[in-house]
Amino acid sequence: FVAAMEEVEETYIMVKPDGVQRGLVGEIISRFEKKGFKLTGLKLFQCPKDLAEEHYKDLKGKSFFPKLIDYITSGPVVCMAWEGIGVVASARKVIGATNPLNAEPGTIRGDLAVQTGRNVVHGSDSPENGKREIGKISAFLFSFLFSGIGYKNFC
Ligand code: FUP
Repeated sequence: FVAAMEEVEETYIMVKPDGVQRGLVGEIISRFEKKGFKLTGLKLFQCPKDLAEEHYKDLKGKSFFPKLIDYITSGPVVCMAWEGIGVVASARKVIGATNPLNAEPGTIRGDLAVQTGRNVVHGSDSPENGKREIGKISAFLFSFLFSGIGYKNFC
């Protein structure tokens, strides 16, 4: 009985500025599409500093925090909501380890990145954080652009 594993979840995936600049948006979307997950929202936008700080609030005390915020706000990101059974944990497997040098070949970071501070993509680490991150970005985009990141998030 694996009911707990079969929950339909939503996760927040973000192509970071280096991924956008390097032209990896299509490659990254393609990996999640081929896996079988459903894209339910997408927007290209420049993340303001306060939203970046909110997004990474759990890392606020870390020495790398200021650099992380500079990096995330350095250029446009592609923010996405993806839906599917077990999508949160599975997307993190598709993404690979935080340090790309430790990420397995076949993962996005294992195949496409070298540095932790340039690891091309973000994926939520829990269903709760998935909801929180999509909610925060959608609320920001709605207030700013009068639309969320997808049909599910339209008010
Ligand atoms: P992940 O969930 O794999 O994105 O990793 P974390 O949430 O632990 O870290 C978020 C981001 O902080 C990473 F993508 C890159 C940055 N980071 C560093 O720059 N240095 C570190 O030692 C750890 C994380």
